[in-house]
Amino acid sequence: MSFSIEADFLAEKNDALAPALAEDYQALSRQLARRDVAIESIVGAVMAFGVAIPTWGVGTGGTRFARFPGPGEPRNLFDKIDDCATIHQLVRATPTLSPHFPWDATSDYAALRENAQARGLAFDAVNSNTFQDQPGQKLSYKFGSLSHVDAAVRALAIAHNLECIAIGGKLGSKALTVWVGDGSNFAGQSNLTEALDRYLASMREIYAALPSDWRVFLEHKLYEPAFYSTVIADWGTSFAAAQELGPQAQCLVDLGHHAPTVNIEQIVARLIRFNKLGGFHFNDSKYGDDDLDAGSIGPFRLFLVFNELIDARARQGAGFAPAYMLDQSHNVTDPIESLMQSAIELQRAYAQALIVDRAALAAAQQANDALGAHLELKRAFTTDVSPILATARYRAGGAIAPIDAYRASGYRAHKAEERPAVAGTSAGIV
Ligand code: RM4
Ligand code: MN
Ligand code: MN
Repeated sequence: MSFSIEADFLAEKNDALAPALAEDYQALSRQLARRDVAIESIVGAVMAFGVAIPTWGVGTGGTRFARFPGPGEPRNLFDKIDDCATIHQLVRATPTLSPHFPWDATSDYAALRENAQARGLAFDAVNSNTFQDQPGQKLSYKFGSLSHVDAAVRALAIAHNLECIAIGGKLGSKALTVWVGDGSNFAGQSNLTEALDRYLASMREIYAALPSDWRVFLEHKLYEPAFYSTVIADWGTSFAAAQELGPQAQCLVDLGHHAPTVNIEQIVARLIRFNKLGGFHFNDSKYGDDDLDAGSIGPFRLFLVFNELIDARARQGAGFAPAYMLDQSHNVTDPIESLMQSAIELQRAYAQALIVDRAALAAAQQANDALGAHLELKRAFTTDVSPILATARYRAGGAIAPIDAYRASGYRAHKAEERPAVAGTSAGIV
C-alpha cells in the first residue's frame, strides 16, 4: 500500500486556518477595490495557472562534489508521479510533468500515461539528454553531440531526439526541449562557426520529424559543462537558430543560464516581440546555473519577468501561451517542499503582475515620469497577495498552508519505509 495524504486530514488542517484566511482575504479585497482591482478575477487567474514539475526535481540533487540522498527518494518514474501528485494535491498549481529521457525510460508508456492521468497529471515538454553517455553506449558525447565533428555521433544524438519525440507522442506531450552541453574548454579546440553549422544541420533533421502540432524549444546556456565556448550560449544564438529552423522552433529561457547581471526580463520582451518565446525553466540563481528555488534570491526579477508576460498577453491575447516549467536542483531541502514553494512563488509573481495598473504605468511612461512608472510596479510588487494564493488553493481543493500540511502528514517518513534506497537511482542531478 502506497501512502497518500487523505482528504479528511487536509480538510481538518484547512478548517483550522479558514477563518483567519477569510479575514485577510476581505482586507486585501477592500485594499484592491480602492485600486479598481477585482480580487475575484485575480483568484480565478491564479487558479488557472499551471507550471510543469521536472521529474528530475523530485529527487535530491547534488553538486559537482557530492550528492547526499534524502530518505524515501523516488526510485523510478512511478514513484516520481506519486510525489508530483502529492505536490499538486496540496498546491493545485502543478498539473503537468516534464520528463527527461533516458532518465525516465520505461517499457510501457501507455501505462505510464494512464497512471499519471489517474492522478490528475498530464505531460508537458519532453527533454532529451545528449550530455551524458548511457551504459553500453558505443559512441561518446565527451566532445559533443549534435555538433560533434564525427557524423556518427551526431546521428546517434539525432536518433535519441527522434526517440524522445516518439515517446512524447505516446505521453501526450506537444513539445521537445533540446539543451546540449556542446562546446569547448580551450581556445582553438573547436571551430566556432563550423560547430554551429553542424548543430543547425542536426537540428534540421530533428525539426523535420516534429508532428505538425509540436514545437521544439531551444534552450541556451552561457557555460557549463563547456567552460570556454558553448554552441548555444545565449538568447541571440538561440533566436537565430530558431529563426533558421522555422515557426515550430522557439526559444526556452532557463533563468539560471545567463551571466549574473543580464537583464532577463528584457530578453523575454525581445523574444516575445519576435514571436520566439517558447517557454521557461524557472529557478533562481546568485552566481551561475545554481538551480536554486524560484523566487528565493531575486523575487523582484521574477516579478519583472511576469510583468512582461502580462504585458504581452494584453497585447497578443489568449493565444500567447509560453510553456512554464520548473528546473531546479534541491540539495539541502526536501524536494517536495521546494517544488511546492517554488510553484507558489511563481503564482505570487503572476498575481502581482496582474494587479499592475497598466494604464497608469503607460501614462507615466508616456510622460517620462521615471519614478512614477517605477512606483506603479513597486506598488504591485509590495502588495502581499498571499491571501489570494491561499484562497485559490483552498477553493481548488488544495492546502491553505501546503508545507505545514505536508510536514504534519508524515509523507516523507512513510515513503522512507516504502522505498528502501536503491543503487543508481535516476532521481536528482549530480
Ligand atoms: C541543464 C539544463 C537542462 C536540464 C539539465 C538537467 O543545465 O538546465 O534544462 O535538462 O540541466
Ligand atoms: Mn533548464
Ligand atoms: Mn540548467
